[in-house]
Amino acid sequence: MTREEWLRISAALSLGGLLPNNLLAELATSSELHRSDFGKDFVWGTATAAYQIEGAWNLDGKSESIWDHFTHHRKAKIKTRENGDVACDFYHRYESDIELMRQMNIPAFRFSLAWTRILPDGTGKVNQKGIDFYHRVIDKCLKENVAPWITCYHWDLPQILEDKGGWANRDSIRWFEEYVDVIAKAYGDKVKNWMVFNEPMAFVPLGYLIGVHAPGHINFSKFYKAVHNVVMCHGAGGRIIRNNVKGANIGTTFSCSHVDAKNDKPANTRAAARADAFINRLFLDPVMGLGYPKADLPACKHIEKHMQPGDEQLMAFDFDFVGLQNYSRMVVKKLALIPIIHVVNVPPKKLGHDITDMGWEVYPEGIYHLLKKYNSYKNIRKIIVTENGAAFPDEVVNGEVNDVKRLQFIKDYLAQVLRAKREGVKVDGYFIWSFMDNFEWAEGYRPRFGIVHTDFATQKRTIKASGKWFSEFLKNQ
Ligand code: GCO
Repeated sequence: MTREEWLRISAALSLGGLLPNNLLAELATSSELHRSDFGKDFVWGTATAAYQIEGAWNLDGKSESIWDHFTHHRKAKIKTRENGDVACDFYHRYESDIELMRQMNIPAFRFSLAWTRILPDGTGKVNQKGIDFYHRVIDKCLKENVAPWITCYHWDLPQILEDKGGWANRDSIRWFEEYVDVIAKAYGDKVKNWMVFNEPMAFVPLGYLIGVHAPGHINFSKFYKAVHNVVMCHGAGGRIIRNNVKGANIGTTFSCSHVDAKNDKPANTRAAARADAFINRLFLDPVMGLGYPKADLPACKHIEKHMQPGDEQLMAFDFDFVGLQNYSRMVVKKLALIPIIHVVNVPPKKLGHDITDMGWEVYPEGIYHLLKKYNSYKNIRKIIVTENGAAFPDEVVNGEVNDVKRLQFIKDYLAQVLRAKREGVKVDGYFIWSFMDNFEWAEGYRPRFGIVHTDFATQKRTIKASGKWFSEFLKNQ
């Protein structure tokens, strides 16, 4: 039996904890995947987000964000009743965290900026201490040779703007322009890689339609308005960065899942097309200049009602790259009573594959199909996988975390990325979600996505076996 086979079998039997770290490290070097297979311009990194790691929620002039408000005032919405007040305390530990990235040979760090540190009133007066914090983070990255990749918005709207209607208020386009203008001017000399949004298909429906994320609304009208305003902000944000940052590499990120119909009954095939239009195309298509996908998703008419003359052109932007974020797949069938999409998911545990701690199906081939799909958009110039990863229960045993399942997950997904690349798909980067375990939104701290373990009581970081593998992989060019 080869070591590779042994690893697969022990992972399947959940024997991960028994595998010694030295074997895992050896496996990394004997694995079929090599960094050089992806080409020398391929970008490698890990991703995080401000609210999930920073803590220091009310320090140095920072105001309350919708996530501060949500976790403090609607505690029952968070499964563990926890919040991001401290999180990974990155605000105070960014230096050692970025040093750790360098020690792990990780060339790029994707992180987001907290709007509430920069413009505590949402608009207007700039908070110099907030500006300075991100200068320190960026300078540290540059010093350690870790390229900073900035996400402008990863879900933490200033609460003061939510009180004025948040993303459902068309003024949000103006607010967002002001914010992006400030950060592009502040950091544009030092940072060339920018992403306008993180996953609109997550924060808009989860926050305005289903109410499970901040700001917690269950409101169709707010949802439709918010979709259109956020679509408009993609173009607005992209143009502001283009005008302010010389030589910028501008992208934005979209969550996506490969969608399969439960069977080939025509009603289910149409259901899969609707789910695909909703989950994968509602934001991507208009931003790529194709308008809302109303042929497959009739509910788009409720969004189009909010379009004003000239919006059609303004929604689109010529991004240098599109960030593809994938974790799992969806298998669906028709269910008329579900609003908007008239579709229901087959429960992932019925699909016969391994399931992560989030209850998501492990389905590496899905990322291959999505890469092919994105590649078929003629306006997508380049694709970067800006998030991929998995939560599994981890344990520190004798100072080590043998996260065999995560390691296998990453290798299997990467193999599919390589398969797509070899078939000519213009994919040019891969970021693991996440650098370290952090605050997983409504799930609290329980699901661990990091390749570095965070002990939230002591803030001790421990590189997991997956992290050791990644750093070996990155070293061997
Ligand atoms: C998202 C976000 C991350 C999550 C990650 C795991 O996709 O939801 O970008 O903030 O933590 O995806 O769920």
